[in-house]
Amino acid sequence: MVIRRSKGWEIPERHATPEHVFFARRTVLKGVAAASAVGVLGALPTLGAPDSSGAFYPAKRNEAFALDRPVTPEAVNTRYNNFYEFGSSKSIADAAESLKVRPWTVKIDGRVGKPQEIAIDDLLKRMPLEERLYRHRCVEAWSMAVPWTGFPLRALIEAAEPQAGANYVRFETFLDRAVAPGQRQFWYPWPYVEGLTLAEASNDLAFLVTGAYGKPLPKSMGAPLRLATPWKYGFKSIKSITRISLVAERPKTFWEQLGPSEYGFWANVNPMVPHPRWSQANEEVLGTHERRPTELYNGYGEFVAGLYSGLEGERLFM
Ligand SMILES: Nc1nc2c(c(=O)[nH]1)N[C@H]1C(S)=C(S)[C@@H](COP(=O)(O)O)O[C@H]1N2
Ligand SMILES: [Mo]
Repeated sequence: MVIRRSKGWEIPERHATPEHVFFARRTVLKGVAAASAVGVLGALPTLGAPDSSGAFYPAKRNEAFALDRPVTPEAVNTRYNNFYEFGSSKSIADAAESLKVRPWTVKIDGRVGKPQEIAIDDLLKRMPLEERLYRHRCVEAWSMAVPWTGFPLRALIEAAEPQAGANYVRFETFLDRAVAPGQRQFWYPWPYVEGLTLAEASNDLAFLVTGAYGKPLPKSMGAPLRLATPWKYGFKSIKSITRISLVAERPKTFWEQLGPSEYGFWANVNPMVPHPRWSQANEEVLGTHERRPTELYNGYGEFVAGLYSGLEGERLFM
């Protein structure tokens, strides 16, 4: 497929090759065949309890994480999203408003000494919140820069006390077909699952996000808890997390199940390795008319390159 280069930050939408187009085509027949099995699951949005976490924001910025470009305007960032639970276009912000983010509990289980279920507001009280400016690079070749608020994933993992055999961290998103229309599309392997090695999850950059732009996280960006792994393609940064498990085996991730030859476990940003259907050499900076070269590990090699020594033979994007 030929990738047409055009100008403007609207390009990713018109790109010939977003994730969903391909899968929609491939799965449509399966869908039609099984369509009679689909129940009517429509529901009206419900409000849920109020989010009273505003007092935690803004948190003090950690200056160790600097940007090489301006922060993406908030209005652009919060309305140009990938969140397949609410649809496969980039315009899911309004649909995502039906997600109830209070009450919200996160289960921490698996090979840990202290399994627990913790309410998001208790987590906010216990964890050391800070602001970090991170770059984000989607596998679809658009990028953005975000002021996230959150805490190091490592802090949560250490508190859970990893046990022998805890080799990987598996993350899971909520499953609620009544509020998430995308989850009624049964050909996707819901719930959305992501994974990291324990070493990846324990490095300084792996960040659990609760806020953005000095405020509680908008629903479109994965409230009330999402991951940010800025050296990896965007799909690693799972949204609206309900469960974090320390496990022995490498988790089968959502995108890996859908397209194992295109979206693998590592998902490290590597401009030298093209996606099977498009180049990864450049990126379109959202909110600008700029295309810039993509950097290995999205420019975060000083933090993470050591994690991958010995793995050079692997196709790092996979
Ligand atoms: N639960 C869930 N998390 C997800 C996704 C998703 O569809 N569902 N999409 C991923 C992809 S492909 C990207 S690029 C980022 C987008 O984050 P943003 O909308 O905040 O820019 O979310 C990631 N996390
Ligand atoms: Mo993405």
